[in-house]
Amino acid sequence: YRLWQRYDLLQNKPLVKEYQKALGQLVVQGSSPTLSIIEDELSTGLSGLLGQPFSAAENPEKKNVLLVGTPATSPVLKGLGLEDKLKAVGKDGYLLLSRKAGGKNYTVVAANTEVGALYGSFHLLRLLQTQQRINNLDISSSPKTQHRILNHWDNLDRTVERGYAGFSIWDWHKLPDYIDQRYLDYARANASIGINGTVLTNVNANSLVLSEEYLKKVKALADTFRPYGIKVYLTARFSSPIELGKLKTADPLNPEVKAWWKNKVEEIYRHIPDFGGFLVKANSEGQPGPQNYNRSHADGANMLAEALAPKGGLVMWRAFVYDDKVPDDRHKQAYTEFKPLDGKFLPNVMVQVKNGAIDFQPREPFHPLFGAMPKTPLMMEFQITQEYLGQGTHLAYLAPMFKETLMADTYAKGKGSTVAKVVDGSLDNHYHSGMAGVANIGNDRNWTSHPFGQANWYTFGRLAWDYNLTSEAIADEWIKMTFSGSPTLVSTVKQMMMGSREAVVNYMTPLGLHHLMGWSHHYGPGPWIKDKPRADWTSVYYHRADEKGIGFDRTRTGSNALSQYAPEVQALLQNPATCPEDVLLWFHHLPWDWKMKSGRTLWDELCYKYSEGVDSVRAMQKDWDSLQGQVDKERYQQVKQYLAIQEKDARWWRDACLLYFQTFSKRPIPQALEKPA
Ligand code: GCW
Repeated sequence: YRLWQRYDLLQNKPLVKEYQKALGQLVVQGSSPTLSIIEDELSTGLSGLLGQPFSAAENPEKKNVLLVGTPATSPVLKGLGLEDKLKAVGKDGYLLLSRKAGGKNYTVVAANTEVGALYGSFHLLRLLQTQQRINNLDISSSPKTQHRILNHWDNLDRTVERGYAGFSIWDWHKLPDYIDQRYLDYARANASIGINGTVLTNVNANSLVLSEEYLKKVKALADTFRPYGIKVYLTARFSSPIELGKLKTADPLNPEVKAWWKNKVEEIYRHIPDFGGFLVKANSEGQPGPQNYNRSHADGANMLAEALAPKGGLVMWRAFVYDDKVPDDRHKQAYTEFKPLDGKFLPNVMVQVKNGAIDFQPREPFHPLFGAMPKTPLMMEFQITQEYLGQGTHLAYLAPMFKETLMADTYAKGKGSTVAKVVDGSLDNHYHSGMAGVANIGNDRNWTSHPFGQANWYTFGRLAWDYNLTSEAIADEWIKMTFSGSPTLVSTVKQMMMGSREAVVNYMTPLGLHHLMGWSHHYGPGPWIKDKPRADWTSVYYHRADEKGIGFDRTRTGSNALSQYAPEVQALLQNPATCPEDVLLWFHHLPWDWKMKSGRTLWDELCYKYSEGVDSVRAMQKDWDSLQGQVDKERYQQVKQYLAIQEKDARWWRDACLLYFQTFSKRPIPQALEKPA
């Protein structure tokens, strides 16, 4: 339950002495809800980690002082003359500095805003939790993206779409009167990694959440989260004017519809003066939207944006759209619909794009919209919940996957135009920038079902703050904070984490295969799925295996989805000889005896990859077993049991996929490999 915020006594005695001495006395001047949170967090954290009481004082009395705050609330801090340095870190950024002044030694956590000081306080705690030196601090940090938002796919009945960790943490029935301690712990955890927004409800939205009754409940949550710097957003069902307002239409150009939304927005802001705005899924998977009235996504988004603009609210309009009207390739639909709308959105609209064009697969090439809409701020949508990666029981550390997309080069403005630079707004000079992560948390005691699911929540926040952090560095921090700093434990767990996502890719969908998961639930294998109402709801649509070969031809001889990428990207991917093998079958249909870089045939390589996936899980099991006694019993046992499930599932995937594909390839499994059961 305590996540990475365990403040147990540090075992390194000399270091503890050093910290005790350097931090001397905690001074937080001024008073406000956020400053109290800072005081509480630091005094609890420091007392726990250092094993001696650390209560906050108003004025520095000791020689060594930990001074936290902003120049506006702390005269002592103002006196340190940090104006220029502070200017450079902006609204959410902070400084951690060692300073001498007036005969005292200060460790300073300074920011322009109180929330910035809260972020800085968490950074300081992290330094201690990960046992870094704090003697000569000179750190300045500010976020790369402005809106760092969790998307909860939580329904009002507390079920969670694609949620694998229990029910929704929002207890609507008891709101607004009862504020569960979990809400506060949720806010602390998010603030500790810089998350500053939360969309409370599912994108498959229920308009009821916009009713007066529910807005009171939402207000209670917003009030709880505000001092932690977290804004509340809601999903807006496009047909709400009909369902709630009893209008005949939800046509975005209809004056009554516009007036309804304007009034609704006024009402929301009466309850929640800093309401963040709306997230909208429209005209996708049966959701209503502007196209029901022959209007465009821009018409729909702008209508809401107009209502929100006077209040400073945002519209996050999702680009995850597909339907059976696209004859040849679902991969192309979002680009086809959205690219022509570039430049047509109002300034407070962001288009929220999934990392890949299909759907949160274990590996996807980056979405072709990144780099293709320079006039529109594009928000990244990652899925933290492991819908297609083993859900609540498989260990898959997602930092390498998130990084892979962020660091991919769109070539939109020549070499170095990474997806990250599109998303942080720097490539095209956008004011708004953001990253959304579909949350993996529920009311399970440990929040995420798999104890390692916590790492993915942590990672999302850390990368939204700074995508230049390496996956190793994030894992390192998380392990030390969550388990312990023991060098063997850290290196063993890190090794498990670093290989885990690739293991999943290998036992589920290696070499660029995708969407072979079981119908609708998306958990186990189902490469044989066909005969569904729509071709793109089958698996055979994606792998296209036949007696000649396997893979989806997305080059000119096929769907030509490749044409949606910049010429440099096309040049690399269109030739199967230069196309990276990890996305080979995403873009090419190749013969079973196609020669791979390893020298093996494509069929043999496929067999090897599936086997490698299983072997990697077994290696993780060995690694984990070696840690018995170094991890508390409860987590040790849970992970051990989950790894056993994962090993069983990995075999299931390998055997099911290979036996199925073998009916086309008609080739044997290579001698050296374990045979399917
Ligand atoms: O990944 C798919 C999921 C749906 C989800 C949809 C979306 C919220 O299977 O459950 O619906 O994407 O992102 O809108």
